[in-house]
Amino acid sequence: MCSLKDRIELFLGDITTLAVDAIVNAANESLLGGGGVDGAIHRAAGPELLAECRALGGCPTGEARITGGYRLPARRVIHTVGPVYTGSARDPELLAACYRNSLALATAHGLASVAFPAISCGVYRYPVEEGCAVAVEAVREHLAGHHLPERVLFALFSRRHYAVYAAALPWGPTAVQGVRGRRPRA
Ligand code: AR6
Repeated sequence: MCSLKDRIELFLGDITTLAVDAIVNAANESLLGGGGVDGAIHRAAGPELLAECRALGGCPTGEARITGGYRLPARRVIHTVGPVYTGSARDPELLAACYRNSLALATAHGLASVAFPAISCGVYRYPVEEGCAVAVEAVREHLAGHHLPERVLFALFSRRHYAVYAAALPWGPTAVQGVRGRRPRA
């Protein structure tokens, strides 16, 4: 098996353009769509995604659910609900649970490649440095104990967020290139 560092990649851009086995959605507890990456995923996947989400009946913060990817290049969507940042000790526990539960679903469904956005680091106001540390730790822990997913991509939508992740992965991970889609914000 590849070493841990070969299994984590960085991508700057729109997660909805990635042709991976699953992209992770930073959803809310209703699972009925919203703004940010959630809105982008629903727009790109089409109305069939919302119909499948309706049938799920919501998702508590920290848990995860899996659906089809419909019109996305990704085969599946893993929906997870990050915490709204409050500064309490519960925030990192819930955020880590999002990553752990999403990865557990990916493993259970035999998925080889999974892309994560910076869950909670937008509308939910989690400081990206702190959110990144939680994400990297949870992913490293999961990969150390499981063959699947083989690859985890962190998809960052701004250069600032990308720089924070690049600094947290000191070995200089592979930067995913050549994916079609809209240009990332500067
Ligand atoms: N690709 C990759 N990353 C993205 C994209 C994209 N297309 N669009 C935004 N981001 P947010 P949250 C980044 O607000 O903080 C929704 O309304 C964004 O720059 O999408 O978990 C839900 O329905 C940020 O770094 O999610 C919930 O109500 C990261 O994705 C609420 O927002 C997460 O930002 C969830 O808030």
